[in-house]
Amino acid sequence: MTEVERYLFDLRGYLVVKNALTPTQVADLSERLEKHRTEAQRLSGSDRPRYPGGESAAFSAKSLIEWGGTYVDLIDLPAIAPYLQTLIGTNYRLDHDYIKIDSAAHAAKLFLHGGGQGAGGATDLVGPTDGGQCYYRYSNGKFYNGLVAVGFELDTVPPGAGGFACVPGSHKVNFQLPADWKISETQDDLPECVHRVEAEAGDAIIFTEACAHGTVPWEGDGERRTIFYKYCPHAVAWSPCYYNADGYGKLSERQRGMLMPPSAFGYHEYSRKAWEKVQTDQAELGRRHSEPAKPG
Ligand SMILES: O=C(O)CCC(=O)C(=O)O
Repeated sequence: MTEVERYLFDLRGYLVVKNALTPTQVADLSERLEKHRTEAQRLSGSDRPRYPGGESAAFSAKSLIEWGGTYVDLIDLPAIAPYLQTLIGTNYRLDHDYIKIDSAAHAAKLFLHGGGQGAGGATDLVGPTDGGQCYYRYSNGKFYNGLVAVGFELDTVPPGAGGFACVPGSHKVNFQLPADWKISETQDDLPECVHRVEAEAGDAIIFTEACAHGTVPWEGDGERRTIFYKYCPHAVAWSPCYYNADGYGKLSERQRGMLMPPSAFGYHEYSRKAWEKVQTDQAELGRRHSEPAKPG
């Protein structure tokens, strides 16, 4: 991360990494998405745990990583890893992923959420449980972030169409977002402090969840398809479910480490053993449940 990028992230709470994905990677992500896409899957990923097949792996969520190819590579993308390392520190983990598709048929209103130091307030998405996990700070020469989101754009968003927006600087604010600024039904209602962020296909928007942010109501012709991978320090957890690194084919040791469930020790031999035991116990429980009941 350059000095200018560090300055801008500290100032605004987000950065745009131009061409984080190659055209080939965008095409692969897009092709796999279209192959798996159904109306019911407009929002897929581990952010929204569902167990349609009664999966037996302990605490494991469905994930975009199951789609393979570049979805696996996104876990630890060389173009993004140095940013995550600077913003979170060593041993960070992937907490959850999801995909979002904005179109005329799915033009949600802007719902600003997040906010450092509890600035999201009691009515924020994580307000009632905010024990400080939605944090941002810079001290002793280091960034500290409770959750860093990476949004990979598969489509160029023309000016005025919609896309990512935030209140720059709100990751450091000490007052709650005025309640009537939280929701904007249309683009005409956007509060003046909301900043729209432009991005083209292949760009990544990196933002701290501590910055009040959301999606501008879609008013464009086509679609905006955005893939989110969200990372946090190893001791923090946001999703109620974890990844099971055994479920996605061959992964690098670094990728496996990033998919480990949370613990203060990071990807450590002890935590790995504990997780393997949970998986084994869960599989045994599943086996016993599937046995026919014994008479009497
Ligand atoms: O549409 C966007 O880029 C923002 C998505 C968002 O608000 C979130 O992932 O928390």
